[in-house]
Amino acid sequence: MKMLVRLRKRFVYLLACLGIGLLCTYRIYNVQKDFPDYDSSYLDNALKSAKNARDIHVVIGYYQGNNLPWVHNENITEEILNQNMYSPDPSAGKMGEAVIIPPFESPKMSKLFQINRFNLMASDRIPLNRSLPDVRRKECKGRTYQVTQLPTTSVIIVFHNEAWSTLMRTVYSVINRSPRSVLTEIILVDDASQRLFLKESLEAQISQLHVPVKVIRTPERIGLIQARLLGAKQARGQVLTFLDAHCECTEGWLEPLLDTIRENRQSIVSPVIDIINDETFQYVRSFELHQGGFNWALHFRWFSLPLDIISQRQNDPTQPFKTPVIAGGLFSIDKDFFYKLGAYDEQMKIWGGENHELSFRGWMCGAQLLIAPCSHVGHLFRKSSPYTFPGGVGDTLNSNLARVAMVWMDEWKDFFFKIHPEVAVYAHNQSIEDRLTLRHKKLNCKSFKWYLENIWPSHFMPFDDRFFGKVRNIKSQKCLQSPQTKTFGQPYGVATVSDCIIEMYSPQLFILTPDGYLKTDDSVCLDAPEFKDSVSDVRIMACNTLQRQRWSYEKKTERLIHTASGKCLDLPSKKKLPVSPVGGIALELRACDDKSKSQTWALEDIKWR
Ligand code: UD2
Ligand code: MN
Repeated sequence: MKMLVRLRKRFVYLLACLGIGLLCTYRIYNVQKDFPDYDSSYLDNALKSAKNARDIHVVIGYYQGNNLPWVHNENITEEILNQNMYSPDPSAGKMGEAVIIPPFESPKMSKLFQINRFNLMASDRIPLNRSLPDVRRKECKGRTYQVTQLPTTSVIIVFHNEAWSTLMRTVYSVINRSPRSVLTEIILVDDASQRLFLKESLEAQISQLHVPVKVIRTPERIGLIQARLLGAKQARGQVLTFLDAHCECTEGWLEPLLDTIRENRQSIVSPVIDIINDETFQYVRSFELHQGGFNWALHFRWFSLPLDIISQRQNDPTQPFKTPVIAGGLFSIDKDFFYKLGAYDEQMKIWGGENHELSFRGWMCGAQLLIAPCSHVGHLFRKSSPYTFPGGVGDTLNSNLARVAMVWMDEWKDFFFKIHPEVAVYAHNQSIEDRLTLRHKKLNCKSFKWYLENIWPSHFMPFDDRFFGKVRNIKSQKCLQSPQTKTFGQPYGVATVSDCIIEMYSPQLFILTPDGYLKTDDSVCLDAPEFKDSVSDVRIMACNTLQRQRWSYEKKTERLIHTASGKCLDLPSKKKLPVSPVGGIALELRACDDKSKSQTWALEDIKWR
């Protein structure tokens, strides 16, 4: 089913595709548009925002290949592609402000937008050394680091056909905001770009800089994973710091990363990744207290930090916190440790999945993956991908994900392949012996079970300690279903029952955790926010560990009882209008009644391994 959602009228071409793209990678929750100076009420704020978890919204980035039906590339000539149109206006975008292109220039702006899938015209107006707000919380600004004690670092930036202005702004922001003594060099790895302005003129420009910057060029397109490996090989700093080619580092970004590695050489540490808006280049501070995870499709997702971790952090909010997975583009790692840990899987292609691979491997084989809240780096998030994927976008990503699952996920690979048979086909013909040897013989890594249990206890995968399967209403013989329509990529809305679908159909698959949360994919939970009303609707909302999301299943009576109210999950008394085109019936919470058949439910186990 293809469903196109028009995001902005101004950019007619800018449509996010919720159905066909599949490769959704980024979601940033609760984007804050201003830069509040955090004070001691930050815990309050965090708790408040967790309670308002239904406000969670804003999708950044659906990854699609080229040749989308609404993309009109035909007017973009080679001449335009190869032109460097950087022409700065000294005040444009200062302090991270938005750049608004006047209406008379919009046709040209729209056309140029296609090249990199961001507003190139806006970018080309912003000086390479534009100022940015200091978005760090107060406690971070007050912290000092012994720079002489910090390890040195090489910053590695890989790129393929990046715009001149975004690439060079990344380089300038690194140079301008890093202590010179720890910044050994910047290594640019050109992954077979075709643009002429990325050739000699790039070399001429970087030779002017007062930090050694070198360019390595790959003879053919090798993808970001191999390109990073090439850069790493040449690095002379003690720590490797990877950045995407469209980042902007803010004041004090580097010290917390290096300090974390100084304290523990086995750390892999990311900054908080803020947002550079793809339409205006405004620098937008993103929510700090989020950790990375993945959904049933193994797509990267941000989730709120569990409340108990937020509370523990009260004493020192500058401390790095654990993340089960890193976003992948921006991180530091000790160089020797990087190789000891097995660098990257060299058989992973072009783009995607390498962040899961590194994260699973890291945690399971002795590293710790952290986010340093005092380090803020902006990244330009796009809604689609500008470049071609040799071999096709689906093949590339699916093959990478299949490798990740086969090497690292133990019995959860069965679950992943069952629920995503389109990826399972890539499990054949993968040679993974080397990676298995690395895991079991060289590094003696722990199991994926250990990882889920210890590193990501709030996960929503099937597990030994919980029910996994369909929740069938006995009277109607229909199955509990989470909304198929997604609001900004997030399943959200009214909980319904619909005709049971026999296969592994994710909207009808739930887990019931030992502590009583009925969860499904993307960490959404059965919820009854208005449970105090005598009869209330039941919803599917982002899991938030609040009481109102807890349920217990009474085997004897087959009822699903809402813990906070003692009421029962029920069909509506009067026939409600179907809530979706597929004809789901909206559920209600009503007083429990022994004689009511509509309150009886069967938990039907599904074999997932
Ligand atoms: C995210 C990561 C990215 C990478 C990717 C999964 C962040 C902010 N970004 O996607 O670093 O982990 O997930 O693989 O965490 N590039 C090449 N050759 C290629 C393709 C890309 O050099 O064949 C470069 C590209 O120019 C860019 C970097 O690799 O500098 C990452 O690519 P992206 O920006 O398209 O990835 P992104 O941010 O969507
Ligand atoms: Mn990127």
